[in-house]
Amino acid sequence: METKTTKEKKELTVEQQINRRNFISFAGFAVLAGSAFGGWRWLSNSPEETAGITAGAKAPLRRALNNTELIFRNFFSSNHLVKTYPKSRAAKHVRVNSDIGIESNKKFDPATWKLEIVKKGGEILQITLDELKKLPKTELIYDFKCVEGWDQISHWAGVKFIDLIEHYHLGEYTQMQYVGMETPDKAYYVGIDMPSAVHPQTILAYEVNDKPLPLGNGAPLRLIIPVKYGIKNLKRIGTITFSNTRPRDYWAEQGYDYYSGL
Ligand SMILES: Nc1nc2c(c(=O)[nH]1)N[C@H]1C(S)=C(S)[C@@H](COP(=O)(O)O)O[C@H]1N2
Ligand SMILES: [Mo]
Repeated sequence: METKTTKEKKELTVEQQINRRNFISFAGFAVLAGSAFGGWRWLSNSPEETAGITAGAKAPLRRALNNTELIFRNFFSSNHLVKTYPKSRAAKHVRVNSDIGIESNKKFDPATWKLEIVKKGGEILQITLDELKKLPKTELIYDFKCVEGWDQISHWAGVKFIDLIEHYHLGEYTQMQYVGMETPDKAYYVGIDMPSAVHPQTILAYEVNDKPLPLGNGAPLRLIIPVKYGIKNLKRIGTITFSNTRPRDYWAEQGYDYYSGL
């Protein structure tokens, strides 16, 4: 058999050989194109992820994105501290970037505001700003980064999230996977994975540059979470919730990365 095939090969004219090679490479191309098309059809026919939390990616794509997130989360540890700076490096005028849920045309009275923490069974713990100010105050000067491409070294002060948890005996809630925060009018909202929420540099800030927060920067209380991009640093916290599923997140719904870690 073998010798016969070799003999046959020898007998092919140059033109036949070229045709044969063309045929082989075309067949190879057809197989590749076919499988690419099949893959594309498979992806576009596959179901979308559960609606609502992110921007409706196909389920297999979302699985891949979530795996990427897991790799980053495994790298992340609460022992890793974000770089801090001396006060002299902090911006004197902290920019006001975006105002969803805190628009200046909305009536809001910081004096009657209370932080609301939703506990198991729906019970709501209400905490006033004065009560928060009695807890240990933590200052933080770090480089705040926005996904839009700017960053600014800024000086914040407030209560560490983990200090609040401990003071109000909410430790059991740190066993849950996520923290959700929303503005009082529910127009802006974020979901934060628990390890980032309890990170020692995550604070609920009520001061910037040693003065009470201006309304534009999120008075009376805003989230400062240096391990995340600006989008997660919710201004004017109304309610805090805990859950094992991802809380709704304003920018994730628009297609931004849910984790948004740095
Ligand atoms: N309530 C609310 N919080 C928000 C936003 C917003 O539009 N509304 N924008 C976020 C974004 S994109 C950034 S970069 C920071 C900006 O904070 P700053 O205005 O204090 O600089 O706030 C975050 N928190
Ligand atoms: Mo931002």
